[in-house]
Amino acid sequence: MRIISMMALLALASGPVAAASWQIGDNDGFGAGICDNCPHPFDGFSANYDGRSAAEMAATDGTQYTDTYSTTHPGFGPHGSETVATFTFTGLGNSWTIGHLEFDTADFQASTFGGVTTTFNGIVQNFGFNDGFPNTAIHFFTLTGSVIDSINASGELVIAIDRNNSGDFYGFDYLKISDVAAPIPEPETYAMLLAGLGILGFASRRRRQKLAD
Ligand SMILES: [Ca+2]
Ligand SMILES: [Ca+2]
Ligand SMILES: [Ca+2]
Repeated sequence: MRIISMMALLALASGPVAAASWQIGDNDGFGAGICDNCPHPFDGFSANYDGRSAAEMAATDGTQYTDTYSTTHPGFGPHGSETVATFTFTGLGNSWTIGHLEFDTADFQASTFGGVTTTFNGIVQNFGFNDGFPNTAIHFFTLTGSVIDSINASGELVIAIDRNNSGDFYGFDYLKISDVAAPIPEPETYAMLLAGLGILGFASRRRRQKLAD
């Protein structure tokens, strides 16, 4: 009881957390105005989609790999023979304690067409996303302790996405990192999940009832 009241007091005493974020690429729906978590019109059989502005094409921090389809995919995108997309966040400081990556992608299908090999400052990450075709998806990816340590040591986060073992068509709208925890899913998601479980429970009760009839 005493511990709970101490924690409540601490929560009241601490002010709002000052968050910072760094973004590569712009949040413009892949340069095509596609809404978040929506179907996209890119066709893997006639790829080479390029929705970049001239400034995005000329960028060197990884912005040049956004708003294209398919990313660093020789023969199916505008990046020539490149097979690794590298996104470099700089000027991050050295006092991170927690952090997350938010990124908007078009149809990652790791289990169908092979996974990409992804590293954060050289540390291998699990990027086995399966969003399906033709879907865009916003992902929130919590940074591990060793990645946080490497950011504090270098002031940078270099994300490398290597597609050499993947034939997947995919794209990026933007990538954003922040020095706060990843947001928890919307309450509506939980409500829908609970409603779904309720329906399932009802259906199985009905089934049992029918069997008993
Ligand atoms: Ca753009
Ligand atoms: Ca795909
Ligand atoms: Ca964009």
